Amino acid sequence: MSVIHPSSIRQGDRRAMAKAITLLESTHPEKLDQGQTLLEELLPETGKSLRIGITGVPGVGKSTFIEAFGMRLIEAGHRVAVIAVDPSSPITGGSILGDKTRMQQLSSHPQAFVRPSPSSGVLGGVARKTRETMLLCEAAGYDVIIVETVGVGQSETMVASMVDLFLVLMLPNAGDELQGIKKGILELADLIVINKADGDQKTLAQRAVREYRNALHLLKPTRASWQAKVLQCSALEQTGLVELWETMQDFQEMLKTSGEWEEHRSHQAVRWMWSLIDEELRQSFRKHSQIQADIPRVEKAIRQGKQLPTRAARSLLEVWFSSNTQNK
Ligand SMILES: Nc1nc2c(ncn2[C@@H]2O[C@H](COP(=O)(O)OP(=O)(O)OP(=O)(O)O)[C@@H](O)[C@H]2O)c(=O)[nH]1
Ligand SMILES: [Mg+2]
Repeated sequence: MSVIHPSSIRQGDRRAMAKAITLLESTHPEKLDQGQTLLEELLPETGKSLRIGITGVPGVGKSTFIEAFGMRLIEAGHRVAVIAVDPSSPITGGSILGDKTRMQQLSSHPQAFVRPSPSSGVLGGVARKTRETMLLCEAAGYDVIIVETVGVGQSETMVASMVDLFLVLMLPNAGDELQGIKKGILELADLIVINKADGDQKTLAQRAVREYRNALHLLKPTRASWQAKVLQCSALEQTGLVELWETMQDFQEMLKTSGEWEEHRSHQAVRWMWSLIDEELRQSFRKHSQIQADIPRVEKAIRQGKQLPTRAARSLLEVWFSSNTQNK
């Protein structure tokens, strides 16, 4: 039995949710275990939301967009959870403080739950906590989960690996190198949305839509039953948001009909398990006392060209394998 009663999460009790997230983020093995037990009990209630990943360069309007879009969804009867992921911010809430002022209505709305990035800087750790927070939000009845990330390092790939739909917000000045239009990002995108399509940037935005559409033709589709789409909106003037939501619903329907939805989710779950195993094994390997003692010497020998990496890896792994056989 967990310390936090599962029913308090099911009822969406915010204090219980905050406490549960603290457990999931804890480095204390016993607390972590309590968090896992709680999650296990809640598992039947998870998985029913639409999980949306959102990325875009700083200043593209992510916070403004999520505030406007989230409020629209709430008006339409949904409950919205926003989880921020920023592996570059070392402390909890660094950027979300600014964000809370940008997402003022949403963060204080009873039908919304806004959660800053977990504090642990390790990408693998952040991924686990984000995923588990997402499950908790689902059990609490949030039916749209938005996972927001800044375009830093591997965080986009990580977020894409845990959501159903990946949205990339772009500025109207298409082709601008500053947007970091890495091919990789376009390959992850199910939807590209040109924000700030307002005022004198309207024409620019329309041109950007055309250019991105052309660029996407050159890429292979993200899914068998979905070709990435390009839309425009203004988070500030709140235009284009209804069309966007309709497109998201089309996406959901098409993937559900084709069976790709379930397939994608189960694939993600299996990959998640393997990434946890990989991470644990690596940590355990590095903590092994003899290996730890050997590493500096081995690395030095490799750097000096005195040992082949292949052979060095083999010798360290042999230490590991033989101590594991002894433990059996
Ligand atoms: N004209 C116009 N300005 C916008 C729009 N959306 C956001 N902005 C402005 O763009 C600036 C940046 O918006 P944010 O929402 O803070 O952008 P962000 O992507 O969250 O930025 P970071 O949190 O720094 O990554 C603010 O001054 C917003 O008012 C829009 O649709 N049109
Ligand atoms: Mg922001």
